[in-house]
Amino acid sequence: MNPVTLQITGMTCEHCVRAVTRALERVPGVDRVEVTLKPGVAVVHGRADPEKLFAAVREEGYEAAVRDET
Ligand SMILES: [Cu+2]
Repeated sequence: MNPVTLQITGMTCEHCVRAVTRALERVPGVDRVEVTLKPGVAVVHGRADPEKLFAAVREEGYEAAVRDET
């Protein structure tokens, strides 16, 4: 399965990056997460439900949208 790329808004520092990374890693089916601050992007490897990824990011106080699914 190809990684899902999420556009994350609201991250301002490395603390935010770690918070988003941990939140995404807790979602069932996620194998590996790469989060960058600039640009605010999370690449999620595995076979998690995208809706659960969005929900995990929102619970941390950030916004997520699918950037591309290729
Ligand atoms: Cu921060």
